[in-house]
Amino acid sequence: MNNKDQDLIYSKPQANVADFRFDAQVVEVFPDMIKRSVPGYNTIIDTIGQLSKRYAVEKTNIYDLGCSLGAASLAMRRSITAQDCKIIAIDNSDAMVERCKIHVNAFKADTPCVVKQGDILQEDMQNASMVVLNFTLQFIAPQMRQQLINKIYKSLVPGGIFILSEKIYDADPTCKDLLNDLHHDFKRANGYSELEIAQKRTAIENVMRPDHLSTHIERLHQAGFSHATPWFQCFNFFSLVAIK
Ligand code: GEK
Repeated sequence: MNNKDQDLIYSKPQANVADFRFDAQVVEVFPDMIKRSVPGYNTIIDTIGQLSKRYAVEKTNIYDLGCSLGAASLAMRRSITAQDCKIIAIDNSDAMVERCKIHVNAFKADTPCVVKQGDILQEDMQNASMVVLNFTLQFIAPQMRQQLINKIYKSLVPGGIFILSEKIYDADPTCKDLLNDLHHDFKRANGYSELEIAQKRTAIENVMRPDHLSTHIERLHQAGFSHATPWFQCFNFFSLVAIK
């Protein structure tokens, strides 16, 4: 890897660690950051692609909400076989959207992918056979989460699929500490120092607010989903599918 692609953002001591932002500096190193920080990220992206082959329906929309650099959109675009689908990838970070457009335009495919700058709480969504919220809900204000999940449910056609991936925390303090420690070991094994781990934790704690797994499941049921199951968990990171 090129040194410039490597996440070194928190490698030097910072007098005041500012709240984490998805800005140009993060965009530069984002693929490295997410792979070294989120256990199972590649498996989740590959599985989103696999699910799109099965669930994308002709003449429907596929939404990638909080798309970052478009990894999920690209995986789906490679796998979708249904005709006349459209992928709509949305992110509210200008820096992410600009880079995402470059990534998406670098590949030719039958399924069009529109990359939009916008707040997923404000964007209209309709006629969806698939909605992906891959590690984005944790950055949405907790009081707005139910409203967003309700909107996703309403946008789906019957049989449509929703994929939700998140960091979670365990209600039992002993289990919570164990999962946190295992995650920190994972980051150490991927080359992050104690300083990087500690400074990143400070930067992210006001910005990213994870829920319990049970809160996610309750929210999905409240929105109207009758089928929902986690399909992946590694330490305190999980992904689930819900079907309308
Ligand atoms: C991936 N899904 O690689 N509206 C739109 N975008 C938002 C909002 C909002 N209100 N809030 C945050 N974001 C990606 C990874 S990263 C997860 C998702 C992470 C965006 C934010 O700008 C960022 O790009 C993304 O959500 C979260 O599969 O870095 O841990």
